[in-house]
Amino acid sequence: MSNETLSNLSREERRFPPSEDFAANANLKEEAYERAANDLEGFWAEQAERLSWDQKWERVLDWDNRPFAKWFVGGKLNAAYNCVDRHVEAGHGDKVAFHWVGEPVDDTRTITYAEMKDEVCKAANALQELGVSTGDRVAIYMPMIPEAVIAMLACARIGAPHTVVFGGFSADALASRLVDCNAKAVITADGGYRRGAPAALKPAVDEARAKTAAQGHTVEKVLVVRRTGQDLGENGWDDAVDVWWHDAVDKASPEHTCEFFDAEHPLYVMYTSGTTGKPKGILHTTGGYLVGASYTHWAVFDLKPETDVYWCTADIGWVTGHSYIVYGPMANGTTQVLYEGTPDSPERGRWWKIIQDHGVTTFYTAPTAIRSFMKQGREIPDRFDMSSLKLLGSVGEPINPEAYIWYRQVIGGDRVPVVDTWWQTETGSIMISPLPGVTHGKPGSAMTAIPGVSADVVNDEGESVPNGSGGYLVLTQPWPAMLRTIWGDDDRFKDTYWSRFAKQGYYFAGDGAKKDEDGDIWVLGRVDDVMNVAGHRLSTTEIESALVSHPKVAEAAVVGAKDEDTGQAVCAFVILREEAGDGGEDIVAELRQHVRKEIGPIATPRQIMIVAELPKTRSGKIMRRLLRDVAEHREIGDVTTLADSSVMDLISQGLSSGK
Ligand code: 6R9
Repeated sequence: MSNETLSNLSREERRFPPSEDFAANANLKEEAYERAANDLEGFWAEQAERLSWDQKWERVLDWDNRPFAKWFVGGKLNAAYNCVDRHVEAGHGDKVAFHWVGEPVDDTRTITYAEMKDEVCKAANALQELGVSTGDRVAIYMPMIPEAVIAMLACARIGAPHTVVFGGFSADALASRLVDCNAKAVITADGGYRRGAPAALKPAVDEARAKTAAQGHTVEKVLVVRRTGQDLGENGWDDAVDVWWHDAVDKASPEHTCEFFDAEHPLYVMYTSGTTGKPKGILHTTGGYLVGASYTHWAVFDLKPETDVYWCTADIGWVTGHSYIVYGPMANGTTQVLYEGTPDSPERGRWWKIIQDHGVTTFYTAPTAIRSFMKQGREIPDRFDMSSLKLLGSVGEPINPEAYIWYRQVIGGDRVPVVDTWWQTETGSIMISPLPGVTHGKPGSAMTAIPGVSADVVNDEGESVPNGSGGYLVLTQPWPAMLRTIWGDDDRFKDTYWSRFAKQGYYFAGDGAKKDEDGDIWVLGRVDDVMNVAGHRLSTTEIESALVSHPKVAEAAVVGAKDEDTGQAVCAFVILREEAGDGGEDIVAELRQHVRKEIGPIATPRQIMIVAELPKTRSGKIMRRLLRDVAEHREIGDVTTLADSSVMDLISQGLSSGK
């Protein structure tokens, strides 16, 4: 990567040390880095003590059969017991587990840990009654209601691995996952609320069931929560298969003696939408995963379980919802906000009102959300009292320095640490992040691997690059929450993650990154998002950051399009801020000049298109593949994983009408 390009982002000179008070009271101090480096297994064994084990492990790590790791070998535990029962047994039954906020205003529920325990036990009994046993797979396709969490923990309690499929996914996507992991049962709801209206779920389950039946697969039972009360349609109920939650679960006993499972017992399968090919079912197991999720939640969010009110806005259909709503926070006995709806329904200040109403201390969201709030202007959040906040987190994609600063200043009142957390479905828990009480945060950098994790940036040969250079992000040591395999496909597991740097035995994350002059890590995005323009490697993120730093720009997506002269050329899609109107006649020239100035002539976009929306997946990642199709004048590819499939039509129309 050219040094000119590399140095651009690290020209960022703003630094944000923690306040003295925060640093003095932090859960993890600087010495933890050294302690973990000197005795990795000892460090993780120490972290494992935060859980309750029925039988202690004999060996911390078995890495003999690489890349198939076993952690806490011989240990036995139950994930659900760790997330609910033990808090009740310790006298914290009255503590609030969830302040649940439904999308319809005033539709709220408060649920204590004791109530969670009863509900999880009832659901576990009901599932067993329906014929689900240890080892069976159960799909969960639900809105963000407490029953979704209860369903996950009920599965964990009986040792039936769950696979949560995001409620916004289509019947097709659900069907392919049901078949891939051979799910015996589905837990769903009639529907959920989205932007003020009920959105059906059950009909998609029926459709998916029909599709899988055609492939010889049988879903034996479908357990249905009544959430919206909407009509299920003429053929919308099959007595042989469908069972109402309120019939099966509400009547079940709240007494359930749990079995303790091997630390390596499968906990869940989470499908990730790879750019091509069929989705990969990432397998996580029980002991190591729970250790990783609970330790990182405690360390990175500086959890103070007595006083914190924590809110992660992710959907439980994504790994972030698994690790940082269900397993990490609940293993730690955290009080949380759980919100069903979208950020702007019924009004744009909805999130900030929730923070104000519940005194949220710790808030974890994605850069894409932050940028869309930036676009609306600070007047909206400024109307709310968010002084309860003490820490902000970001996850999902690189956060541009401008978005980081806005987040810190406008949402965090310029006083709270921001943690930019890098991790993946595969890693199970946060890997690279500032420690809020130690690190002097740099806007745009995820900084360094947390204690217990070893990351590096390497070149094509797998050699560590010097500071100031870029390459591939790798994890050089195993960690407890690492994926164990791809469900049913050990070869693909080895091939995807472990073959690239097989000689060194490194885990290849698929992301490009660079080390700045201090050795801090800047994640540049997927390797396939890195462009090569006239022999210079340019990061989409870097150019996007430059564009977003222009006062008229709200959001930008950059792709590399084939170019006869330069191999690839930079094409940018830009959404303007509302107050910028249409940007003025010379907006394109102005933005090209701006990028030229910020990064250098090599990065100047060949083409800038002003658009109203960008195509995003439901987890908020920009689908650059589709934008590349536009930029290369191809027919637009598969749009089924878009949150809003009409966006591509809008973009194409806007371009052909010359806007
Ligand atoms: C947790 C989650 C993983 C990919 C990952 C990377 C990107 C996530 C990031 C980040 C830069 C961060 N990513 N966090 N890039 N900075 N803080 O998002 O999991 O959906 O599997 O996505 O997301 O490209 O490889 P997942």
